[in-house]
Amino acid sequence: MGKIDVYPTVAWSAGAGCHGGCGQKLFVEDGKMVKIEGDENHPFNQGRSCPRVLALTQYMYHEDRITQPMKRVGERGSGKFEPISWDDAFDYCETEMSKIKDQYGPESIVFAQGTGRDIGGPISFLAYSFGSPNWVQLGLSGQSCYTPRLGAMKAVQGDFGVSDCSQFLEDRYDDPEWEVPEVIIVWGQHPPNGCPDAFFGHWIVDCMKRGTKIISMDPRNTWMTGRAEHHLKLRPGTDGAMALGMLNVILGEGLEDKKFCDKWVHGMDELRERAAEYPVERVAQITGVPAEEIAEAARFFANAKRGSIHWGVPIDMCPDGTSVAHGIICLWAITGNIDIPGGQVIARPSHEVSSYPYSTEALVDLYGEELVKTLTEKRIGADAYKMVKNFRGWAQPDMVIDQIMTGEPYPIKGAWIQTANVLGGQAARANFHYEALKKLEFVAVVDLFHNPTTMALADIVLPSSTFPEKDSFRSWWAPLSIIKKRVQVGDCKTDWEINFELAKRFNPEGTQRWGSPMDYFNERLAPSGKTFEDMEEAGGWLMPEDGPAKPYRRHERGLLRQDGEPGFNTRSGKIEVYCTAYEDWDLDPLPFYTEPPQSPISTPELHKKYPLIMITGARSQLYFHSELRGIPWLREKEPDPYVEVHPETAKEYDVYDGEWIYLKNDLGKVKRKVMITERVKPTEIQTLHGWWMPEQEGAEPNLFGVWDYQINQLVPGPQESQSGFGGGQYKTTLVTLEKFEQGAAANG
Ligand SMILES: Nc1nc2c(c(=O)[nH]1)N[C@H]1C(S)=C(S)[C@@H](COP(=O)(O)OP(=O)(O)OC[C@H]3O[C@@H](n4cnc5c(=O)[nH]c(N)nc54)[C@H](O)[C@@H]3O)O[C@H]1N2
Ligand SMILES: Nc1nc2c(c(=O)[nH]1)N[C@H]1C(S)=C(S)[C@@H](COP(=O)(O)OP(=O)(O)OC[C@H]3O[C@@H](n4cnc5c(=O)[nH]c(N)nc54)[C@H](O)[C@@H]3O)O[C@H]1N2
Ligand SMILES: [Mo]
Repeated sequence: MGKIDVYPTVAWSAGAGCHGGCGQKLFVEDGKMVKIEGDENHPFNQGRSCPRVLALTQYMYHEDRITQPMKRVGERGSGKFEPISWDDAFDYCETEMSKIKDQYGPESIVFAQGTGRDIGGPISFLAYSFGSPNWVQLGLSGQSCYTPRLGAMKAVQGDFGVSDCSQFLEDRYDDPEWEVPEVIIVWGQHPPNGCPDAFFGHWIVDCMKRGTKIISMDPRNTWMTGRAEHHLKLRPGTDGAMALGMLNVILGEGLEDKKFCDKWVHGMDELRERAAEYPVERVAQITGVPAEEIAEAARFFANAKRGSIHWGVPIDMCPDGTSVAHGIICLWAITGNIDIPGGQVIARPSHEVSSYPYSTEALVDLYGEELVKTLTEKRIGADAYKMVKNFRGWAQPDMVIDQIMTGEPYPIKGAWIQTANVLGGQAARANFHYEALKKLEFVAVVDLFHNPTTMALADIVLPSSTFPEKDSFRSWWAPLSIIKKRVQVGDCKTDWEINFELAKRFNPEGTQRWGSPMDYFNERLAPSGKTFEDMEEAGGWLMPEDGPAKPYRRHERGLLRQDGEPGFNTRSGKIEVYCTAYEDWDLDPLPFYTEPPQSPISTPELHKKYPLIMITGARSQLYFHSELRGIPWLREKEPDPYVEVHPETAKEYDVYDGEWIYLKNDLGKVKRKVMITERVKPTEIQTLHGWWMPEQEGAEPNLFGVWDYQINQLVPGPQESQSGFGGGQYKTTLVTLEKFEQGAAANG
C-alpha cells in the first residue's frame, strides 16, 4: 500500500451533482482517489456529507465513464462511436461549427447547459467567444429553476436574499452576531434531500436544534413537515394564492412591521388593495387548506421577532413563478425580516467575487457593454419578454425549441450541450425536444457518461471531469473557495479547459484577454486581493469580511447601493412591493395568482379523464436529476422508479404495493412501480424524474429505456407566464394510473 495523502477541496459539479459547496477531504493513493469524507474544518458543511459524495469513487472510476473524445461513426443514434485525439476533436468541432457560423450566423448554434453547478462560466465564455447569444438551459420550461425567484428578488428588493442560518459568519452558530430565527417557513423545499442554490439543507435542522419552529408549505408529508408547527398541505401550484392570503391576514390584522414599512417599503397601499382581493376563505378554496390554518400560520410568522423563508423550485414551477416569488418576498419584507440576524439575509458573494455571470450586469462586467448589447438583440426571447431581456443573459427555453422546430425567425442548426441531459431529464415535452433536436446539423455533447441525449443526438462526445480532477473556484454566496485538481482520470479535460481551447480558435474581439483558465480565475478573484495560489496557501476558502458581503443591517449603513446612500439597491432605495421594474417590463407590478394550466379548476373535463395531480421530481438524496443511476451503492438503495400512491387511491385503482403500472395522459404513458404511502394525498401522486436505465441497450430505438421511464413525456409545455420565466408544469400535470394488462406496451 502506498502513502495516502489527504487534500481539502470543495464539491461542486460532476460527481455528486449538486449546487452545494461542501468542503471535502480527498484521500489519494498513488494518483488515485480511494475515499472521500466531509471536511470538519469547512464552515459550509462542518464535516457532513451526502450519499452521492460518499459514492464518488464508484462514479469516478466507473467502467462506463467516457475517458477519451468519442466521434460518431455510424448513423446518428446507432451508438457507434470511435475514440479520437483531443486535437482531432477540437479540429472537428471547429470545422463543423464554423460551417454553420459562415452559412447561417453564429446565433444559429445554441449553447445548452443544465442546472447551475460551475458550468455557467465556461459555457458563456464559449458562447460569447463564438458570438452566439443563445445560451440556454435547454428544455427547462419557463426557465423554472431559481431564475424566477432571482429575477423577482432583484426587481423587488435589489438583491438576492436567503434564510439566515449563519452561513455568512465564520464562527457560524457560535458567532455572537447571529440570532436563531424564531420561525422559518420552509416553502416547497425538502432540506434533508436536496441542497438547492448554495444552501446546505441541514442548516435548517441545525436551526431547529437551536429552537427554530417550522411552518411547512408542502402538499406532501415529509420528514420536515412531520416536525413542523404548521403544515399547510396546499394543492400543487397554488402557492401564489397562499402568499396573497397570508398577506391579507397580516395586513388585515395590522401585524406588519409598521416602522420598517414606513421607512423602507414602497407601495404599501397598493399591496394592501391587492391582498384584499384574497380573503382567506377564497384562498382556502383555491389551495384546499382550511382558512383558519392559513390565518394561524400567517399570524405565527408575523408575530415572530425574527423569521425567514427558505424556498424551493416548486415556486418557480408555478405559473407566473416570478409573481409567486414576488408575493413571498412581500411576506418577509412587510414583517421587517430583511437584513437582520435570523431573518432573510441579503446574499452577496463573498468578497464580491462571482465565478460566473448570473445577471445582465455581471455579463456586461465580464464581456463589455457593446458585445452584450449586440448579442442581446438576437437572443431568443429577448424581444418577447422584457424580463428575459433585462434580467439574465439566457435565451427563453420554450421559444428556443420552438424555433429549432420552425426555423423562424432564423434557423438554428447546431447545439453545444454541456452538463445537461436534455432528453433524459431536463426537458418538458421530451418527445418534442427529441424530434426538434434530431433536425440539427451538428451536436456536440460534453459529459462524463453516455446517456439518452448523447446517444440520440451527439456527433461527438467530449469527456469532462469530476471536481477532484479540476481547477476551478466557487463563489456562490459564502465562502469563496477554490477547487484544486488532485487526480487525473483517462484523458478527461475540465469544462474550462475544453471551452478555452475552442474559444481561442473562434476568438472574436473582446473575450480573449485571458490566456488560460487560470488567468481568468485570477482576474475574477482579484477583488479578494488573492490569487488562486494565495487562496490555496490560505487554506482554500475565505469568509466575507466587513462590507457589502457581510451581514447585517447593510441597508442602514449605506453598503448596498452604488451611490453609497442608505437603502436597498432599487430605484427608490426601498423594497418595492409595488415593483416599478415590473412596470417597465410590462408586468403586473403587484403579486397576483394564476391557476395552473391543467387543474381541477382550469380544465375540469381533462380532470375527469385524468383525475390525479402528478407532482414530479421531489428530490431523492441518492440521485441528482438523471444522474447516478449506474452507481451500485446508490442504485441498490433506490433500484426502481417509484410512484407514491395514497392507500385509498391504490384501492380505487386496484393496484398493490410493488406493482408495475403506467402513468398516462394524452401525451403518452410511462412505467412506474407503485409505492403505497400516506406521504401523498389521495388526489395526488408523486414520482421522481430523470429515470433511464444505464444497464440497458443505449442505441436507438431503446436509448437506455428512456421512452419507457422518462416522465417528462407526460409534462406538457410551453409555459404561459407573463414574464417568460416561471411555469413549466412539472408539479401539476394531470394523469391517470393504468394497470399493465389494460393497455398496450409503453411508448416506442
Ligand atoms: N419532471 C421533472 N423534470 C425536471 C425537474 C422536475 O422537478 N421534474 N427539475 C428540473 C430542474 S429544476 C432542473 S435544474 C433540470 C436539471 O437538468 P440537468 O441539469 O440536465 O440534469 P442532470 O440529470 O443533472 O444532467 C446533467 C448531465 O450533465 C452531466 N454532468 C454533470 N456534471 C457535469 C460537469 O461538471 N461537466 C459536464 N460536462 N457534464 C456534467 C451529467 O453526467 C448529466 O448527464 O431538470 C429539470 N427536470
Ligand atoms: N439530492 C439531490 N439534490 C438536489 C437535486 C437533485 O436532483 N438531487 N436537484 C437540485 C436542483 S437543480 C434543484 S432545482 C433543487 C430542487 O429541490 P427543491 O427546491 O427542494 O424542490 P423539490 O424537491 O422539487 O420539492 C421540494 C418539496 O416541495 C413539494 N412540492 C411539490 N410541488 C409543490 C407545490 O406546488 N408547492 C409547494 N409549496 N410545494 C410543492 C414536494 O412535495 C417536495 O417535498 O434541488 C437541488 N438539489
Ligand atoms: Mo433546478
